[in-house]
Amino acid sequence: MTHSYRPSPAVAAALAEGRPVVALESTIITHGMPWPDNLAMARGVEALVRENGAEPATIVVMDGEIRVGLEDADLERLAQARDVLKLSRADLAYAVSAGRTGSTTVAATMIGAHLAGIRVFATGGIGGVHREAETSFDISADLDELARTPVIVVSAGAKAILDLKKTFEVLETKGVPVVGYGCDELPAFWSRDSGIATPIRLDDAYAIASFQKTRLSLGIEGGMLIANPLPAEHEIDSGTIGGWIDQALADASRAGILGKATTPYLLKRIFELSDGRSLASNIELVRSNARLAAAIATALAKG
Ligand code: PSU
Ligand code: MN
Repeated sequence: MTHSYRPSPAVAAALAEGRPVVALESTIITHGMPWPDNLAMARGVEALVRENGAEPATIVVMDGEIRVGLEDADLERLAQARDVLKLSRADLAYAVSAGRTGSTTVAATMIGAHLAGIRVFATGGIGGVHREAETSFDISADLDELARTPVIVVSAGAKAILDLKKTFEVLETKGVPVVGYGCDELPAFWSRDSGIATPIRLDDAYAIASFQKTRLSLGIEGGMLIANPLPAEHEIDSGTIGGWIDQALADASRAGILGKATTPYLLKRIFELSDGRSLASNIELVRSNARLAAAIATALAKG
């Protein structure tokens, strides 16, 4: 049988047996973190998903093939690769048809996960409405994908480099539920608080699984965003991170950074300005999201 994607043997077996599977993205590896921390993060997160009873499925396009689940050697090759495309809905199929290698953003990872029948996905933070989007029109395709593809995305909210208020407004307009996991205020990626009230609060993985099943049974399409605050001991207070974000945004504007390059540039600049603290928090929040995603996948698999 030919597939539009290639599952690894471990992922294919887990899916065939109805065992819990958690999708993981690859843009965070190629464009979100520096070598070699990116590889250590990716390996660590895969191990954590397994320890929590689920099969990890890192999604990427390699030489024109959508891969769902990677062997360790491929993970290492990806983490070291240069000139990797950053793929979203607009260019996922281009990379396949042209035989290119590209990492998948939240939007493209959701498409790959859904193709393979994976219902939950762990990332760091989604893309969203950039500050001053009223002039740049820069709004991540992640938001539209959440509105149309039925995958639960576990995040620490949207990245705080964005306009968070506008981002959550757009999600509400598009009918995407934003669920605060055990919090009354939505997290802001590197910090636990954003000043924005949680629209829907749920405190356990079973309630989240049941909510998504109910949406599907009512014919309401699309995914949902779970906003999971990072553990308090790893957060950077919003004043401190806010200063580095403002500086990075000013530098980006001076350097004329635009479009797809914006988010990777800002993450790298904040890493430099914070002397690596932003990366340490970023890794911890992804780990926390992977743990929760494994619990949700387990709840979904139980019926
Ligand atoms: N989470 C992280 N680091 C990242 C990303 C998420 O901790 O680099 C990536 C995701 O792939 C997300 C992308 O889809 O950043 C957003 O890119 P853009 O703003 O260009 O849509
Ligand atoms: Mn953009």
